[in-house]
Order: sequence, then C-alpha cells, then structure tokens
Amino acid sequence: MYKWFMSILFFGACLFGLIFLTISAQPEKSEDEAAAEGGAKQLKLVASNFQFDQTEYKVTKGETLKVVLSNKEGKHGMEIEGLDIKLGGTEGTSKEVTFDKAGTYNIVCTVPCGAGHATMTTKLIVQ
Ligand SMILES: [Cu+2]
Repeated sequence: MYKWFMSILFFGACLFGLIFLTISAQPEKSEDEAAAEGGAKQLKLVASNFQFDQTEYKVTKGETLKVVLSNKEGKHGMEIEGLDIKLGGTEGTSKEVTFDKAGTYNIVCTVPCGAGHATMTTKLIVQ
C-alpha cells in the first residue's frame, strides 16, 4: 500500500515537472514573429486619453503593413490625412496598406473622445 502510494506521488511529481518544463521552455515570441504568422507586418497605434503611443511612426517606402488601431483607454479613431486611411469608429480596426509615397503625414483622432480630442495627433513618416 505504501509503495503504491509512493509511486503515484512520484509519477504525479514527474508529470507536474514535465508540464512546468513544457510551459516555461516555450520561447516568447517577438512582435515581428507574431505579426509574420498573421501575414503582414504591423504598424500598430495604441490610443489612450488623449494621445497615441508614439509621437511619430516611421515606415519604409514601398512597405506593405497591416495598420492596426488599438484602443487602450477610451474610444478613439484615427485618420492618416492625405492617405485615405481611416480606422476606428465604424471603419474597423485594421487595414492593409502599401505606403508608396514618401512624406510626412498627420494622423488625427476621428472620434470626438473628450477634452483632449482636438490635440490628439501624431505623425507618420514614410521614407
Ligand atoms: Cu478623439
């Protein structure tokens, strides 16, 4: 009886160790790898009250990217002025875009989101 109990305990511990190893051995995926699995590379904008997560976003001319808008706080939309790219609101939150014209574009929030809405802007640099 004691032997039987010990072997159950032993196998249980082994199993637990194995599960732990399997979980901890999985390497964390970088953002690029994760994006590659989903197809196109991403240009991700994270919006909060009342700003985007970067003061400028840089992309390489000719590059095709999946532009993604993520609302971390509040409800926002975005438009890249001059490129006819709108996300958020009723427009969906991602769009695949090929950036073939170099330049600096203004990105503005398109959803009246509150006190800081008017100054909620950032820039996209295509170079
Ligand atoms: Cu806004």
